[in-house]
Amino acid sequence: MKYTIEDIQEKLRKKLKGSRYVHTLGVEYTSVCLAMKYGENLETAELSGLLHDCAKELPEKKLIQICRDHGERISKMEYQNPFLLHGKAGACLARDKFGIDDANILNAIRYHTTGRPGMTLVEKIVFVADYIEPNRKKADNLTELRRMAFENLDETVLRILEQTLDYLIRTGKEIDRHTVVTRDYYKKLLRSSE
Ligand code: DGI
Ligand code: FE
Ligand code: FE
Repeated sequence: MKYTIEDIQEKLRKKLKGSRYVHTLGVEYTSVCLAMKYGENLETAELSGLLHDCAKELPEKKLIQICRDHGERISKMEYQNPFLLHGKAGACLARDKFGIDDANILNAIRYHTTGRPGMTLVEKIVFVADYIEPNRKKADNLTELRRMAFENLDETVLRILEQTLDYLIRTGKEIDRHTVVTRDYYKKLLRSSE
């Protein structure tokens, strides 16, 4: 059964709390805008943005259970910070409950929190859209990042990773090695292209 974008919006509107749903729509249309700029398929970007946080509000036990049931490896870090699994679990739900079978969309959902080295275009689009969408108020340089996102996507990915790591260090949070590995990859990539 293939659901339309409207069907999926309706399901998510019922499932998520108001502010999360508003964020979800923000990531959906920001992903579409970035897709227009960078030449990604618009529907691929829209579905990825729309579904990226579909597992975000599940209890930690449920996130672990979904990943286990799908034979996903769960690291020690993920057991200690199960919210890090909402991308992986979200990709599982997108397939099971929302009928998504496009691996590109599933990976954009899966890797949206830490990123990964060598992200595809739609993976980078969702990663960036998640941070810059209009309802986000977290970082104080969002005006600059929003402009930058439409000028150089890779640079923006790197800046977001650097700011996220700064924030995690400042607030004494545990750092997942994937976040560091991804930052190192984009740092090297951008340096070597100078
Ligand atoms: O689900 P959202 O809030 O929309 O966004 P997200 O999935 O990007 O999650 C954002 C949070 O994830 C943000 O507070 C930073 C956190 N995060 C990213 N990388 C790491 C991390 N948290 C920990 N503890 N370790 C990481 O490596
Ligand atoms: Fe998320
Ligand atoms: Fe999000």
